[in-house]
Parts: sequence; structure tokens; C-alpha cells
Amino acid sequence: MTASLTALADGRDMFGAFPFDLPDKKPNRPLSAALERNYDNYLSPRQEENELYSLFKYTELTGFDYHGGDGTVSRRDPSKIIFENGQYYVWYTKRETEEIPTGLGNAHLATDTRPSADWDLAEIWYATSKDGITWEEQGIAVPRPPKPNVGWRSVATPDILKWKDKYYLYYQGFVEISGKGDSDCPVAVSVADSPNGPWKALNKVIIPNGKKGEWDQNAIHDPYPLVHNGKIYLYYKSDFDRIRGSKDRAIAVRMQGLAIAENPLGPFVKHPLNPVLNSGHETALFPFKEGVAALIIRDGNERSTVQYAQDWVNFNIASVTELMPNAAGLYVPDAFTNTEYGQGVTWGLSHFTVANGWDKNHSILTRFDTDLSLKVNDPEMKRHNY
Ligand code: AAL
Repeated sequence: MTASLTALADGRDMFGAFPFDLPDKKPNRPLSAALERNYDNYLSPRQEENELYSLFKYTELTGFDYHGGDGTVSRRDPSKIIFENGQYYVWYTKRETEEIPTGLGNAHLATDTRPSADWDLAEIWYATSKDGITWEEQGIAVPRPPKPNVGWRSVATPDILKWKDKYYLYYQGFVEISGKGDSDCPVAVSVADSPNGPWKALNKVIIPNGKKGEWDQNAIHDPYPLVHNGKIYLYYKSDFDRIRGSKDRAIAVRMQGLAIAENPLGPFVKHPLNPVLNSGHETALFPFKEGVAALIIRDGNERSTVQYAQDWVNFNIASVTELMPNAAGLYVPDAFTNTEYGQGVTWGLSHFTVANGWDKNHSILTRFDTDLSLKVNDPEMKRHNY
């Protein structure tokens, strides 16, 4: 019996049976809640045809030295990747300390030379690659400035913006030991004429923490700039409910906000609907069709989803996935082109944190491949293949 013999208006065939194939359009009959939302909530009712559904495959990188994995060298939180001068560039948090981190719970044991956390006492370094797998570390981009400048304790978690032939690195500037006094950490910026530097640190807070009582009062983390509507759309993470000075980190509820500026040096205006994402940690975003898509990892009710906002503000779940890249730094070819129709992404760098004993003490960069692209349709990336 073929679909062309379908006889009844509600989709049943001439024998009163529903066709074997899942209909593309929502059937005109009472549906269970699960089937109803399979049509309403996702870009396609079939996961393999959902352009914002993908799995992730990981590849080890070559070129980075980790002192044999003894915990004294860490690389993490890679920026977006850009392609300039015939090669890929990435910036990241690098920690090279004589001692391993105390762990956040023991931050009181941290000193001027002993870090509390993997990202404490860190600097921003960069590397280049021709193929995205073999990387050459080029050196430091942003060192820690002298006290009391923003970032004197640690500069970490950078992201890159290219705007009118200049390059801007946004990063977290820690002005206290992570885990002590709740890591006061606004966003700072450095500027360069070339991705090779030299970088000029402006030594000022470019996105301040929220006012007392606001959801982002304690920190602005993971700055992530894109260009949209001729403006800079910078998404960031903060922690609702974090009681300043509390050691009880479990109460932090992580969400993502948006700040918009007409100029890379601000002023950045926080969106009145913030937070715009109710979940996520180091959230990576990319222009997709008219809107923007976001990889929601690790935290919140909606972790392990890809979300989409056609208006760049109001996000909905587009797909549910798994084993998502930590702190993904995507290669987003149209991140800064002011595109009106984003093409999506196929790869990036992320990090894995290696646990040595009960505590985590260093992280390594890795590559991931995915298919969240309009140009590619890779069934292997969309299939449960294990
Ligand atoms: C990461 C990021 C930020 C935090 C810390 C280092 O996962 O969210 O960068 O401050 O952890």
C-alpha cells in the first residue's frame, strides 16, 4: 500500500491504518504530548533531517606540550578560530605554574605562585595551524597586567572579534583568586592591528558586572562576540543565585546574557530581557540562516541542546544531542561578515579537563568535528554510530 492511496483526511489510508512513515506535517488527529512536541519543538520531526542536530567527533591535536601531563601546564577555553594570512589562529587560556592548583574548595591555600583553579594565574596565548590538527604555539598575546589593573590575578577565557581591520580580544580579568571572595571577574579587552599582535591592553573594564541584586552581579564570563545588524552582539555567562563570598558553588544557576555595542570598545548595553538563555556554560554561538544558534553545554535544565533564535534574543530548543564540546571555540567563517543568512559550522577546538586524583588539575585542547552547516550534509555526524 503506498502513500498515494491515502484516503482519509486525517492521514489514514483506505484501510483506516496510519502510514508507516512518519508524516512530514503534523497529522490532523489527536496526538500524544510527545508526538505533538516532536512537531512543534524541533526544526524537523526527524532528527537526521534537523539541520541543527549533530553528534560530535573528537581528534587529538599535535603540537602542544603538557609537561607529560603533570598538571603544571594547562590549555583551555579556546576562542573562536579565524582564518587569516593562509592559516588558522586560536587564542586560549594557558597556565604554566610550578605547582598544581589547590582546587577551588582549597582556594585559601593559593599563593602568589600557587593557583587555586585550572584558570588561575593564567595568561592568554595563541597558536596557528594549516590544517586545524597540527598546531604551532606562537607565544603570549595577553600577559597579566600589574596589580591593581583588571586581570592582575589571571587573564583567561578569551574570544576574538575582527572589526574594521582591527582585532579585539575580550577576556575575563580576575581581580582576586578564583574561589576566594567569589572571583570578581568582569571583561577586559586588548586591541591589535594583526592577529600576530602586538596586543595593546586597554586595562579597563569593558563589560562590568551587574549592579548588586542583578542576576550578573558577581561575574561576566565567557565573552563571545559576533557581528549582527552592523553591531557587536556579545553573549556572556553569569551565575544567578551565587551568594557573594559563599563557598557553596552548588547554588549557582548559570545562564547567558547578551550585551550589544556599536563600537568594540563599548559602551555595551545589556539586553533588557537578559538572561536570554536559561542554561549553558561556555556557550558557543554561530549565525544560522536569519538567526543565531547556540551550543548549550553542561549546566541547566536545557543542557545538551542546540538552540536557535531567529531574532538573536528569543531562543528555543532546536535539537537534543550528547557529548558536546566543552568550551567550544568554533571556526565560524561568517562570524564577523554581518551576514544575513548564516551558513553554520563544521569544526572547532574544545577542551577536556584531566582529573589527577580527586581534583581536576589541567586541561588539554582537542579538535571536534560536527555537521551544523547548511552546506554539508554528513549522515555520519547525524547518526548514532557507536
Ligand atoms: C570556564 C569558564 C570560565 C570560568 C572558568 C574559566 O569553564 O566558564 O573560564 O571562569 O571556567
